Amino acid sequence: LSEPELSVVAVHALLCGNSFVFLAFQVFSIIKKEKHRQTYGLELIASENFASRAVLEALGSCMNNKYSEGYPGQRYYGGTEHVDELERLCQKRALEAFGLNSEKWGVNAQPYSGSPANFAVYTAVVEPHGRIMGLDLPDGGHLTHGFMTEKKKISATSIFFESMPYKVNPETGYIDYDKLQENARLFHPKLIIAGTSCYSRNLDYGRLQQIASENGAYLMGDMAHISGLVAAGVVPSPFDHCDIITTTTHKTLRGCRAGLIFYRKGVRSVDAKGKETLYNLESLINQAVFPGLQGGPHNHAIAGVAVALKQALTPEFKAYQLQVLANCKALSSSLMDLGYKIVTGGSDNHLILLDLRNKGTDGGRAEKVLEACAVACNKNTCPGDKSALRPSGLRFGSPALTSRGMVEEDFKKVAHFIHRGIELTLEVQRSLDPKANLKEFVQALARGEKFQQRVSEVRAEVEAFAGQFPMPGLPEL
Ligand code: DSN
Repeated sequence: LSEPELSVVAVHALLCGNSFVFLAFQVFSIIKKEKHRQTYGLELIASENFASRAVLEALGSCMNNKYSEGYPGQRYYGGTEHVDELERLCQKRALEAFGLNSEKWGVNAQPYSGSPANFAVYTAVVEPHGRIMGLDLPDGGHLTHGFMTEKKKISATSIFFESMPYKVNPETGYIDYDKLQENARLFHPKLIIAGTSCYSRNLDYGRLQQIASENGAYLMGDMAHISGLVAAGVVPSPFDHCDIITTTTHKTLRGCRAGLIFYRKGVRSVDAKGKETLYNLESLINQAVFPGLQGGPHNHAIAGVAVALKQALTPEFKAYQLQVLANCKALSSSLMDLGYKIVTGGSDNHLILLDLRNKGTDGGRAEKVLEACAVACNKNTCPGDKSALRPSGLRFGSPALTSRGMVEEDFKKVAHFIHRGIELTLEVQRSLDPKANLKEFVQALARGEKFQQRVSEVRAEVEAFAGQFPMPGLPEL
């Protein structure tokens, strides 16, 4: 239905007193607007992707209706024979997708998403106020890896556990493993996290394992951003070195929003006398997820994840992930050719961090202009940033647009759209007092006729360009 037709349906529903139809219409029309935004915009947020129709259909299925607290074969509800079969299938596919032997690895498919998965692991293997080391948020780590500021503990990880973040070298942008090792020897963490939210380089899992092991710590990989790349075998695998691995399922993996926790089984270590110590992660992690932190699993999400994992086993999925890498490199080198600085000088994965300090602007202002031009990305701190309130960088990722079929040549055009947005940012800034804050900047952008004219021109070109590429998912929604 067209917009005017939809309005007629809504008015009719109201007149007939059918509030159910009216409420559905309101949501439907919001969904339609979001569909338009996704279709005619350039989605460059590194953690986002477009799920396939099959994934969305499984997610929108009757599996949503079923409660099944517990685990397959041991539930607190009747009528669970089909959800048992589904959860076991999802677990089997999760192990297959990452090439894991079920004698050595198990997986919990119930976490609602990545943050609850991480917290479940901490409560499973670290005692209250036990010590955790993760990459600092301003350096590319995730909130749940223990973020706190000098004044305040922000993440629950830093409130309920003791967090000592590690950092990147502010000059190179690469993780400072030597400093991490030095600090770990003093801090003696119970858990070290090998995971990132904004880091464009492969992690040195071998080095992280060595640091964890000399402190008797568990090494937990958080591969949320890269799990699709790992499944396709196009980046180094954290499974070779970690004891536990968490992931979301909706980023490069292209599933629906959910989480997975993989844990090792069998022998953890052998002492000098040949005595073996076994892992006991399976029961600790399962207990932590349910009944420790969660209630009934989201069976519709488990269905969507099971479908995504099957898709991850196909040759097309591997080709897609190789294209994600190639597109990210094309974006990175095109932006560098246009005079931009990329943190670490490039990327091994699906994302880059653009450092705007040499341009005289910052991520917050540029993000606002790009958003007005229908280019979605996010502001991000750069190594060495003094304040997280005015981050210097922009994070861009290639997964979502690659799912729409874009290749390297298209990403070169994307780089030019970004460049035009940043040029406009600088113009708006030049029209203002250098001390103008972000609110004043946004007002100047909205009020300036010539700025709005430029935004409309870029936006129209972006929409015409983006609209040529097919959108995966449900065409009718
Ligand atoms: N918020 C996600 C990201 O953007 O990296 C991670 O959870």
